[in-house]
Amino acid sequence: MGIKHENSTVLEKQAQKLKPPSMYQVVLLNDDYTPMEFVVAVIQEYFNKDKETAMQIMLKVHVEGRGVCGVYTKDVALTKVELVLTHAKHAGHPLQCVMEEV
Ligand code: NFA
Repeated sequence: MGIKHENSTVLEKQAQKLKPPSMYQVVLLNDDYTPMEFVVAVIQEYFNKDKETAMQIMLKVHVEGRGVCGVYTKDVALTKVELVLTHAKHAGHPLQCVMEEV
């Protein structure tokens, strides 16, 4: 497809010079008030984890202060942070969620 030029086509050359997207981890932060069950439900619903994995991540956050829930492109990570913060605020919990470039 495209014009052949020294073994690669024009479209292949465009693909070759594309950089992979920057990736961002979405991190939950511990607090003293958000119920553990709420955090487990958030991790299951927004980060597509099963209940056992969600429990492990929640306990890591509880013990270590923070835990990675997933790694995503910038727009997806930002959307997840916004959805989690909005859900927690509406439920009256102080749960905090941040994104960090990997
Ligand atoms: N530390 C909270 C509690 O004891 C639970 C929690 C875990 C909160 C992970 C936020 C994140 N109820």
